[in-house]
Amino acid sequence: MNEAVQTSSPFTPRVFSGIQPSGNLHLGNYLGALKRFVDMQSDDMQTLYCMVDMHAITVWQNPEDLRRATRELCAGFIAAGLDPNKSILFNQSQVAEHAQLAWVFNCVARMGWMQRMTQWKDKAGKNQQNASLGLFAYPALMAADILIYHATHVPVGEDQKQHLELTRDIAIKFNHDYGVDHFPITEPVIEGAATRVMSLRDGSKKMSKSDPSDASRINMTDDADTIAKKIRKAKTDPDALPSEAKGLEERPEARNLVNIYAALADTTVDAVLADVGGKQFSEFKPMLSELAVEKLAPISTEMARLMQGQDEIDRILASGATRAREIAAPILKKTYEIVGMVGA
Ligand code: AQP
Repeated sequence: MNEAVQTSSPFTPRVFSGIQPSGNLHLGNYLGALKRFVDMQSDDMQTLYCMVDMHAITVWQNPEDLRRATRELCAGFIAAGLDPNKSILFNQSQVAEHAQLAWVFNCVARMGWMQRMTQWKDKAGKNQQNASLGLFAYPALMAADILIYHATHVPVGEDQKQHLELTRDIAIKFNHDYGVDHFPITEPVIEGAATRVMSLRDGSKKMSKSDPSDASRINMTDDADTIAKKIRKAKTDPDALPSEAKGLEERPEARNLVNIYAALADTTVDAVLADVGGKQFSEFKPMLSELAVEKLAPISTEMARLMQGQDEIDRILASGATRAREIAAPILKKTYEIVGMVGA
């Protein structure tokens, strides 16, 4: 079993995570989440990975684009190394239990908890009155995504840490209010050299799907020339690379590129700097481009190939949803019984 999943909890180890099919799947999603999903796939533990389309519609999505992005994300999961026979791959809206449990959690979570979420504040911005109710309640649906499977471990990027703490708070409050030990207290798994990949144009902002500048991110569908061009144009500083990680402390853009290199090479920042310390960016950037193309080009080629067979992708999602429902339905039934719903 994966080392990150050693647990003393009475719940059977089970991994769940999701990504929104909101287009522009990028290197941050890959290094912070998708690559970790693949690392955690194992023969002796259930892993469920979800295209969270219901989260995606908390902000406007063109229906045709959403359908395409959901299939493209599924293709990305498979191309990155997830095996639909080992992991359960499905889209959230095909398993109604997510929304059903989310309603129960809407009644457990407190308004104040939601108002403190930095993602809500960032995404709603100054115009909170005009943001969707779904965007506000997003973390309760995310808690339901995880707890409907009694998942014990959730691989995510650094930006999701606060939502996972809220998931734990919801599980603790539910268990306490009803005097049960029904939901596990989930562990976030935030590991690797690139848990927070930053924008290529601004080292203080995370790489994000919704950044209006395409040059700020490497998309998983970018070809080799585009990847090389974006890395060549990435913001840096004029100094040579240091030989130790502490030399990157005040240099966010330099740190970001070294973190990306280390994560792609499956090594540590110290090991990278031992090799490249003293080099100028004019020498380091081509090394990074070569590595990025070597790792990402096979994934984008495979994604494009898989997208030719839309029926096959739909079949994988439907079969994943059936398997997911087999786990979710009895947990929802038990939850309804605990809450006092007649007929559960
Ligand atoms: N920059 C990042 N570095 C590391 N991990 C990241 N993740 C996202 N951005 C980075 C991780 O990817 C997973 C899926 O994210 P998501 O699509 O569900 O939502 P998000 O975090 O809102 O992604 P974006 O790209 O930032 O989208 P927008 O622009 O819509 O806000 C999560 O595990 C996340 O941690």
